[in-house]
Amino acid sequence: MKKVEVIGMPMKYGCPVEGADKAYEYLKDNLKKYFFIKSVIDTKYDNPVMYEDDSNIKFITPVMNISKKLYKEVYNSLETGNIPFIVGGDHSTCIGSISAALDYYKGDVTVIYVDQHADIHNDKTTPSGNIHGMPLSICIGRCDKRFDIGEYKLKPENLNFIGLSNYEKEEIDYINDSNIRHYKDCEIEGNEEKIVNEILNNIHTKYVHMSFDLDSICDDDFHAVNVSVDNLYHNGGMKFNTAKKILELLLSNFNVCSIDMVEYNPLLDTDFKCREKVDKILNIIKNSLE
Ligand SMILES: [Mn+2]
Repeated sequence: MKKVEVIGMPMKYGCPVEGADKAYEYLKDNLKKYFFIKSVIDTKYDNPVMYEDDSNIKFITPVMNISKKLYKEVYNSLETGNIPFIVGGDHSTCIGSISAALDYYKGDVTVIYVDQHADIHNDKTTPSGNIHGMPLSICIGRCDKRFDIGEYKLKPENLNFIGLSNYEKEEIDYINDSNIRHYKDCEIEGNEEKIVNEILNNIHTKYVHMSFDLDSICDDDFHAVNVSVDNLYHNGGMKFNTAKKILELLLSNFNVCSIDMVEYNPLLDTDFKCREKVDKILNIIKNSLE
């Protein structure tokens, strides 16, 4: 039986908001209740430079160097026959984890990306220059060579979005042009089984990496995230119960080889209500995979 093991990734260079790098530390006791802790990536960086050239990309060297450290840890965990569970950090965390899974399984990996954001800008289209909005393009290989990591690239046909509500035109155009399967946040409730079956029926790979951004849950149910989505029309995101249901179905129906959980910001969780909900998610991961 495979064992889930935690790799802490206190990553902050992909997003300008203070807090997500402290998630592992705040969740440590909860994580230890359920899982073996393999390691924590050393993300300290002396004199990080924000802009290294005339582009708007921020902290590229720290992000890519730290991602390569995580890549090695995730690869090692897969080699030892375990399921690495990476606790971020901002969503640039998944650059290292997805690349490692792709290389270890020689490209035979589907990514299920549960997030309100598309995170699929490339180095030319990013309006903010924050790399946590670009990790999928880096894994697909649609950024320039400064972002090279790993050998195998993610094929767009092996990417699925669940919970999308917030993206720029360049992102949704790429998703539509590449026929990337995506389900919007408002489409999930009541359709959880149908969605999971549709993805199952269209899967081309043996293994699945699941990347779970806590901002896929609506603000009313989970507000302690780096970048919450609140637009003019609706309070975006799934209800907590919907998120739990979809996670349970994903984890028990797919051959999950690795997982990330990212963007929890404990500095905004002043009453610890969100931490209690994370604990429930950890319980689901434990019960579904072990
Ligand atoms: Mn997000």
